[in-house]
Amino acid sequence: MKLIANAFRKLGTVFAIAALVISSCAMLATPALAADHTVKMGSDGGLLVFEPATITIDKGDTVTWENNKMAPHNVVFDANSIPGGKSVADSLSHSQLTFSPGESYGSKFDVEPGEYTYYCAPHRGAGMVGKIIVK
Ligand SMILES: [Cu+2]
Repeated sequence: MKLIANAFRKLGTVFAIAALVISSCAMLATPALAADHTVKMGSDGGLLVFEPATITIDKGDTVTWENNKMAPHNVVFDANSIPGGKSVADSLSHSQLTFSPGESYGSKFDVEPGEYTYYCAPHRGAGMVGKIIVK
């Protein structure tokens, strides 16, 4: 009986080690950590633009918009100019205006690949538009 109990105990250890090895392999297989990209609202030179105006990101990345110059600014995604429609547009948009330099907000782009065009409501007419390309 003791022999059998010992055999089972050893078997348990083998299984525990196997589980540990398998789980660490699974951790290695997970993709690289999602990146965070920063877009300035208003260029350093005081132009009414998003800088950079176009960025390419991976699905799951986060974009942070940081107020820089020529405030107020905001970030509005139009349901008609992105994949996914209104609910996606609402979840990505930040309609509240930023006034102070350094003020920021971000959106996680856990969305389908495609081109996501947005604009700054106060400066849309001045051409303050940007684009996020999700790979
Ligand atoms: Cu603006």
